Amino acid sequence: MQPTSTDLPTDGQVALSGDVRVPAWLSVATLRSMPQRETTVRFECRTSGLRRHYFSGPLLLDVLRAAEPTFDPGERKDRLRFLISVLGRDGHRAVLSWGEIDPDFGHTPALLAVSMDCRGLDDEGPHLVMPGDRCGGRHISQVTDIRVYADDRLWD
Ligand SMILES: Nc1nc2c(c(=O)[nH]1)N[C@H]1C(S)=C(S)[C@@H](COP(=O)(O)O)O[C@H]1N2
Ligand SMILES: [Mo]
Repeated sequence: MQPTSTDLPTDGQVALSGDVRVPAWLSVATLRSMPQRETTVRFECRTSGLRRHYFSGPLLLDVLRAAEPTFDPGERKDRLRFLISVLGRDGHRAVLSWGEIDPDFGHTPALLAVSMDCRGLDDEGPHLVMPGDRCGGRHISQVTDIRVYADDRLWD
């Protein structure tokens, strides 16, 4: 079923949609059943200063590949047209490019974390983690929605 903005997800679920062949609602339990990575990130927040957190969860890349974006997976350049918008429950969001997380390009090991500092995020929802970021803005908590889009509509 294609998630729409009128569907109300139950707590902790993420709607994954857009230009993908297999849109899905993903629970934290589902994300935990995928191959897991762990990472510690340090970053700077303008209001709370230096922060440090330990996260574990699947690679964002693996989660998004499972949804089968509508590019030709074997065509490197075709993948570079895709954007990823990640929304937190409070409305905070950030846009990534497919090229940032693609192993043939930026290869940033972004996670969709299911635990933070060894505490499960089942009730609040997963956390986007962008290793290497200097500031905290893209470590988005309580992710509720991820949309993967081809850039076509920008050029219509
Ligand atoms: N959903 C959501 N996540 C967010 C933000 C936000 O406003 N909403 N702010 C970001 C910013 S600016 C920072 S610095 C970090 C702070 O994370 P911490 O307080 O858990 O260390 O959260 C990030 N994640
Ligand atoms: Mo921040």
